[in-house]
Amino acid sequence: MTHCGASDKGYQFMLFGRKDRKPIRIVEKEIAEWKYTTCGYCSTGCSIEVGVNNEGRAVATRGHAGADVNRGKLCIKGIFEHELFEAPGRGDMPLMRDKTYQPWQEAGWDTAMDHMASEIKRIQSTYGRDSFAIISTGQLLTEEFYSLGKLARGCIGTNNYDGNTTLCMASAVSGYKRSFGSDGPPGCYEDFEHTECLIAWGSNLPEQHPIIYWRLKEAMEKRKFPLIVVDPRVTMLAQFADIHLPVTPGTDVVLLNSLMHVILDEGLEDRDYINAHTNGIEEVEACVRDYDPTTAARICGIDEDTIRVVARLYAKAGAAMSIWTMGINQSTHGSDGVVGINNLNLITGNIGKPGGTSLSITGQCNAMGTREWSSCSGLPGYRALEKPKDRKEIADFWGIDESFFPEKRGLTETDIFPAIETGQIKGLWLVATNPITSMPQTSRIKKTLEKLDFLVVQDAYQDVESAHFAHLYLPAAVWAEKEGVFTNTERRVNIVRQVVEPIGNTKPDFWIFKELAKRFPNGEKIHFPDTPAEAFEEMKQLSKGDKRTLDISGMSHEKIEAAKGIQWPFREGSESEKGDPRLYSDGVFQTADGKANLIPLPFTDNNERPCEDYPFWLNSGRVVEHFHTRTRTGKIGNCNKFSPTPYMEMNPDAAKEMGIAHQSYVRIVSRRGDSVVMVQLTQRVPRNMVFIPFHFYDCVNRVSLGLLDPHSRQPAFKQCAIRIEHVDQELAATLNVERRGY
Ligand SMILES: Nc1nc2c(c(=O)[nH]1)N[C@H]1C(S)=C(S)[C@@H](COP(=O)(O)OP(=O)(O)OC[C@H]3O[C@@H](n4cnc5c(=O)[nH]c(N)nc54)[C@H](O)[C@@H]3O)O[C@H]1N2
Ligand SMILES: Nc1nc2c(c(=O)[nH]1)N[C@H]1C(S)=C(S)[C@@H](COP(=O)(O)OP(=O)(O)OC[C@H]3O[C@@H](n4cnc5c(=O)[nH]c(N)nc54)[C@H](O)[C@@H]3O)O[C@H]1N2
Ligand code: SF4
Ligand SMILES: [Mo]
Repeated sequence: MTHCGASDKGYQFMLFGRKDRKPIRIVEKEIAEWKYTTCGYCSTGCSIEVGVNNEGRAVATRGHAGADVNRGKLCIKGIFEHELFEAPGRGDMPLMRDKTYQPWQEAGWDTAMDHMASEIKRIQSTYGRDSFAIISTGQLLTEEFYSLGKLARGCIGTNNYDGNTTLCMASAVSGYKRSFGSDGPPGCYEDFEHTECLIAWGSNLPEQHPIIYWRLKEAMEKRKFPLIVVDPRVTMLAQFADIHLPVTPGTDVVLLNSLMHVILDEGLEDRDYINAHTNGIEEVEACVRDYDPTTAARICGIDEDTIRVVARLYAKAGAAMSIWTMGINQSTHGSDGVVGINNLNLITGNIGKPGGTSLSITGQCNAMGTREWSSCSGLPGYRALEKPKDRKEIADFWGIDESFFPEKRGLTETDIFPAIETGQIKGLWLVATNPITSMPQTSRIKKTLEKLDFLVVQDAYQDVESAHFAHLYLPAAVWAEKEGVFTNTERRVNIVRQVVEPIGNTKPDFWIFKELAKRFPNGEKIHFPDTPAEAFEEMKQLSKGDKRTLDISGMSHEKIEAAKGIQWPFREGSESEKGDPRLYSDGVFQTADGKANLIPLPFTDNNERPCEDYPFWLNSGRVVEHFHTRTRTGKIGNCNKFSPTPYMEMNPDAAKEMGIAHQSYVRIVSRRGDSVVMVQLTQRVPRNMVFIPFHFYDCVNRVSLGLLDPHSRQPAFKQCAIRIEHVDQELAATLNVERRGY
C-alpha cells in the first residue's frame, strides 16, 4: 500500500485532484499474510488470496495473478468475500426446540448429534427408511459431499436424498447424459480463444459470471468473432452482442430445431462427423423437417431471415460453440434445450475441438463437485444406483453390504416437498440450502415445512429463513474456515485452503457428517477420515480406470494449489500439468457403442402463458451484487447497497399505459399468490414481460409456478404469468422496510 502516500496513525492518505479537498482515507489493513484459496460464490472458480492480520482475522481479498481462470481479477462479490466470516447472523451454538416452536435452547454438539440421530432412527423405524429426506447443495467442499454421500447412502440409508442442483443444473446433467452418455461439460474457457462463432443461450455472463465474461471479451478483443445472444431480455450480454435473439420465453427448442432445419436443408452439416460419431440422424432429420423458419418464427418469435443467418453463421464457422445457463435449464423444456444444443453441435462437428463445444455454464461454486461425488442422484464418481456393478464396487470399497443400496434413485428435491405434503416423508435435513426462499410457491413450501415432524437446518447463518421452521439448527463453518476442493464450470478442480479458524462453536460440515455417522451401525464399518486430504485420496482411488472421464487420480491438494487448479481427467502419471482442457476430442462418447445420441425434440407448448387476466410474463434471475438468498451478500454493505430492496424491471411503455411511475410500489399477482415490489423502468424487458431478481424472501417465489421439466424435474422458474396492480404507496413502503430483513 506504500504507493498510496504517507502513512499516519494507521491510515493511508490518498490525494486525488485538488490539494484542499478532503483526502480519501483508506484504512491500513496491516496484513500479515496472504493466503491462497478459491472463491465460494459462483462456478467461475476464481483463485483468491485472503489477507489475514496478526490476530488471524481476514481483512482483505485480492485475485491471484498467476491463476489461469481469473489472472488477478475478481468481481464485486469476490472482492468483499473476506467480510462474510464475521457478518451478522452467523450461527454459534447448535439450537434445539420441539414441534411447537418454543424458544430455541442452546445445546452442545454431542447433545445435538445424539438428538438428531435418535430422531432420524425414530422416524425411519416408524415410517420406513425413506421417510427421512436430505436436501443438500452445490456449496460444500467436494470432500464434504463425498462424506455426506457415505452418510446418506451408506449409514442413514435414505433414498430420498437430493441437492438444490435440481433447481439449477439438473437439466444440463440430464441433457449431457442423454446426448453423450455421461455428465461433464466437454469444453473450457480457453475455447473462447479458438471459436469463430458463439451463441449464448439464456446466460447473462457479465452479471452472473463476470470473470468468464472478461475471458470472453478479452478473446473477442484479440480476434473478433460473432457473438449471438438468445434471451428475451436485453441483458448486459445482449447489449454487447452482434445479434440479439429475443426469443419467446420457453421456446428455445423451436429455435434450435429451426436452426438445424436450415443447416440440414442447405447441406451445411458435417456428414463425416455425423456418420462416424453419432446415432439417430434420421430421426432428427424427420423431426426438424416440421420446423422450417417460417413456421418456427411464429412460435419462437425470431424472424425467419434471422434464423437462416444465424444457422449459416454457426454451421460455416470453422469452430462454433454454445454456452448456456438458466434461461435454458429452468424451463419445462430444460433437458430438451440442452439436448437441442448438443444436437446442433454434433451435426456441425463441434464437440471436443478447440472453439467447438457445448459448454453448460455452471451455477454455484461447487455444483460440479456435488454432481461428481455427493451420491445425490447415484453413487460417487458418476456411478449409478441402477448398475449392479457400480453398487457392488462402492459397497465393497466402503465395507458394507451392497443390498443396503436402493436399486434406483429416489425423489428429487422438487418431488420431496410434495411427498412431505402427502405424509410420505416425515423428517428433513437441509444442508446449505434455503428452499423457503429459493423454491417456487413460497406459501406452499411454508405449509410443507410446518408439516414435518423434524426439520434440521445446517447452515453457516442462523438467520437463514428456512431455520424459522427448524427443530434443530446446526451452525456450520463457512467457505475458507474449512479446507477442500471445488470443481468449476470447465472441470477445473481448485483448492479452498483454510484461511481463518471457524468462528465460535461452528464446525466444518465435514466434521458434522463424521460425528453423525458414529451414531449409526454402518458408521462403524465405513471409514470417515479425519481430514479432507485423506478423503480426497479415497476419491482418487474411486476415480481410476475403466476409461472414466472423471479421473482425478493424478491430483493431490498440493499439486492443485501449485497449478492453481487442474482440469479432469487428470490420470495418475499424466505428463500435463493442468489436466485435459476438453472431453470427447477423440469422438468417443460414454455410450455403449461410443457414439453420441442425436435425439429428436418435438415441441409441446406446456407453459403458463400470459392471458387477459394475467397479461405479463414473469421472468426471474439474478443481479451481479447479490448471491441467491442473500444470506451472505445481504449483509455485506458494498454488495447490498446496490439493491437493498425487492424490485422489478418493467418496460416504460407498459408502465405509462398503466400509470405506473419509476420507483413506485406495485402489487404483482399470479394464480399462486402476490407480492409487493418497487418498479424500475427499463427497456431491458419487452412490453409484456417483467423481470424480478429472486434474491429476496417472500418476493418472486410467492408468485412463481415452477412447472417441472419431465426429464430433470427442474422447475421452470423463468416462465409464468402475472398481473400488476396499484397499491397504497405509504403502506407498501412500510411493509418493504419490515420485509427487508438484514
Ligand atoms: N451475481 C450472481 N452470480 C451468480 C449467482 C447469483 O446468485 N448472483 N448464482 C449462480 C448460479 S447458482 C447460477 S445457476 C447462475 C445463473 O446464471 P444465469 O443463468 O446467467 O442467470 P439468470 O439471471 O438466472 O438467467 C439468465 C437469463 O435467462 C434469461 N431467460 C429467461 N427466460 C428465457 C428463455 O425462455 N430462453 C432464454 N434463452 N433465456 C431466458 C433471463 O432473461 C436471464 O437474463 O449464476 C451464478 N452466478
Ligand atoms: N425464482 C427463482 N428461483 C430460483 C432461481 C431463479 O433463477 N429464479 N434459481 C435457482 C437456482 S439456479 C439455485 S442454485 C437456487 C439456490 O437456492 P439456495 O441453495 O436455497 O440458496 P442459497 O442462498 O445459495 O442457500 C445456500 C445456503 O447455504 C449456506 N451456506 C453457505 N456455505 C455454507 C457451508 O459451507 N456450510 C453450510 N452448512 N451452509 C453454507 C448459506 O448461508 C445459504 O443459506 O435457487 C433457485 N431458485
Ligand atoms: S466471478 Fe464468481 S468466482 Fe469469480 S470472484 Fe466473482 S463470484 Fe467469485
Ligand atoms: Mo444455480
